[in-house]
Amino acid sequence: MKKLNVGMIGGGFMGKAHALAYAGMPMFFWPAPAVPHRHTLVDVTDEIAKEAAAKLGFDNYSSNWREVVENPEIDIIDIVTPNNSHAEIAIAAAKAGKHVICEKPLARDAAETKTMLDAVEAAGVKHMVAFNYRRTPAVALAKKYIEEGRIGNILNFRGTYLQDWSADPNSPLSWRFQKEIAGSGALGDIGTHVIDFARYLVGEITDVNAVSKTWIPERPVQSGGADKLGTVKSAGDVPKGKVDVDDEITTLVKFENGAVGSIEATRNAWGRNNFLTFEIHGDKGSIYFNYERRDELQVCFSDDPGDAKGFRTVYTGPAHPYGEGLWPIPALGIGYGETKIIEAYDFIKSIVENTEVSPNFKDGYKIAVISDAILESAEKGKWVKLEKDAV
Ligand code: SOE
Repeated sequence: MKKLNVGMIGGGFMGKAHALAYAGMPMFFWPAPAVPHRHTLVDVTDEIAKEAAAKLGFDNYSSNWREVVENPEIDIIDIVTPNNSHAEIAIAAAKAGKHVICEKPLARDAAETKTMLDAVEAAGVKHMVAFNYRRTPAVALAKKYIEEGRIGNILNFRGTYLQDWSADPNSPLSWRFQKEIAGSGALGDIGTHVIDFARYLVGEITDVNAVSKTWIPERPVQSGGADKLGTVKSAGDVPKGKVDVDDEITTLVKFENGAVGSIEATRNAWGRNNFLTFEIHGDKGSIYFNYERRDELQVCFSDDPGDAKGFRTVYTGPAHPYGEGLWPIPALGIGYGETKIIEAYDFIKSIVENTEVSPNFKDGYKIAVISDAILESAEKGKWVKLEKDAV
């Protein structure tokens, strides 16, 4: 069986998710299109890389990503580093002829993202941006129902991504709160997942009208670079630094096909954890999804019998998208790991079969253009129309 060697740049939280996906993919999707081999892991120092490689099952480690990108044994470069390093690594990887998968958002703004898109297109390599949530079977099922016309013409999309890991002012100033590194705040970090849902399920966005807030303007300066996502707090009188990104964005959206809707993203919503939701109304029915209950898709069809009309729950399983590879009984449990396994499967299949995979860097670029428009709209306090060819 064909083997593809992976060089992964970054060994933190996302590195763990991607390593798990490479290990698990052939167990779920057999025969695998190719077996991903965890070849080399890169982190900031040899010591950190060595430990991460041991933990995540990589044969080799390095603190020099350029060497790994140039290594002729490597087929795929997987980028799971903070946003400000994505472009440089992806462009070098593309130039070296490697296929590239990169965590979201692709880069800090649309202009930077475009340089990555141009590089992978010029090199003719496969590329993917890791908006994994659209690979949750219930989300793919929603897409199938929409394509089959089960809810008719779409009228409204209402999407949220609400978390609370940074609602505490003592959560440190990690890179996610610094524009120079992250590009934007809740918008790029989690709002982009909702934008991906909106484009995947409804279509292209043409206009946005947004508000943005930074609720906690300064946070304790963090010692060390690792991002602990609010689990480690600073107490007492510690030095503080400025937050220069959004904590929350809310935007109205208009779609090319006439639908309207809204998108909300915040990491300051006490009580919400991974509250990634959408409710879509069509002229023949409605669909509701909440990632916190990710085995379930709530549906209501207008031709349901009058005495049984109302939302009902479909539990995803073998009859649904990706069901052939996952667990044999509905509701046994889809997790974050499974969404990443499916993502790895689709990416590796696209490499082996030489087909285009989505979401790719083109999608990542379109999402970056929409994100920039949302920030511009929030700043100017008015609707912003997207340039037609940009999305
Ligand atoms: C933090 O908000 C975060 O880790 C995001 O960066 C991820 O994209 C999301 O899947 C989980 O939350």
